[in-house]
Amino acid sequence: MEHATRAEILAQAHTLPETLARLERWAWPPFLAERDRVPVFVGCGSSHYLALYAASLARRLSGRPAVAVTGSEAWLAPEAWLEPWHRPFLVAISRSGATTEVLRAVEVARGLGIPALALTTQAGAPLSVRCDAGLELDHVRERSVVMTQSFANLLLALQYMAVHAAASPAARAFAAGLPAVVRAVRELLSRLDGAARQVVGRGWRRYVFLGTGPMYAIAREARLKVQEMSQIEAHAYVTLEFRHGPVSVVDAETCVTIATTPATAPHDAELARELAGLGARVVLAGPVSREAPPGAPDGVDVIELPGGFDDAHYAGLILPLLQLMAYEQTVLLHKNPDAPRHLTHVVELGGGEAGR
Ligand code: F1P
Repeated sequence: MEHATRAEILAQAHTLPETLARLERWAWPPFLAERDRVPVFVGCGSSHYLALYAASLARRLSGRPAVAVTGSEAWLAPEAWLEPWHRPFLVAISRSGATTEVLRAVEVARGLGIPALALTTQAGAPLSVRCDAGLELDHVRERSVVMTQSFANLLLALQYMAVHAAASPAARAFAAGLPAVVRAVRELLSRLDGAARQVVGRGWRRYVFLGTGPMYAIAREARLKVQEMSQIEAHAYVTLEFRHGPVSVVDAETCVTIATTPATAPHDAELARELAGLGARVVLAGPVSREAPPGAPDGVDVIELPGGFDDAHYAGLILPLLQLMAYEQTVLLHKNPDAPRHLTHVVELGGGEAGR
């Protein structure tokens, strides 16, 4: 039986081009491009990792501040997370458009005169109704409880938003590469599907995902996918932070995946060699550096992604591999990824949107 989760991971190859078309037609709200404003990206769960990615990318492309926060912190501590920034605006990210903490965060922001932009996959969602503007990717239908293709499509939308807010030469160059990323995902999917099965193999007792800059948010999303679907122990760290303590968990039952990009490739390869020496299964996933010595570092597997992209583009290219690894580990344990333990499609708190 093919699970909805697997089908929807694979479906991103077909929904991403439609998202691209919608983004190219979308009428951006004026506040998104006001250069003296600070974007505050808000989300929960996987959508918080989207927020982290978007803020990291926005800072890099604009050279200006951008912030990521969970829905609950924006709602409960606006004095720390909304008020300190100069002329902030909210980008409220929610697949369902119904997550209570995000709705409450928007209400608090609106009460402070802070405009909000909704990004969701549900047409007419409560979030869309409450925001000043919104983008509804309602062609992305997801029955799976955990976020998969919705994450990929919301990521693409946030990449475009970061580009539009930055309006810099770096942003325009980054945007120019996005159609090629969408094409590459479709071309890579089958190979990444096989690679995921090969990495997971007979299964692991522990997964570690490492990434730097925008890729750290993707490492955290990969960790969440493994936790949500399989309940296997999983960790995520900024790549070079791993030596500062967490490396003590490494053993022969540990699978470490490093999301490598051109900016950090030599450092990632050096760490990969060290971890292989500690007995871990180590995978370097990313473009192969032209400066690197031929062949993979000893004891390290390389899952090669196409070269010539911006570092932050690799988020969309590596995502299907990470999602499929979590899926393969889950079905290996004869668990149902479509019905993850204790999880629901949306988290809605008691007391409705009024909150507090
Ligand atoms: C996000 C979320 C997911 C989680 C579960 C519950 O909701 O927290 O990250 O995997 O599905 O919902 P949303 O605000 O993006 O709809």
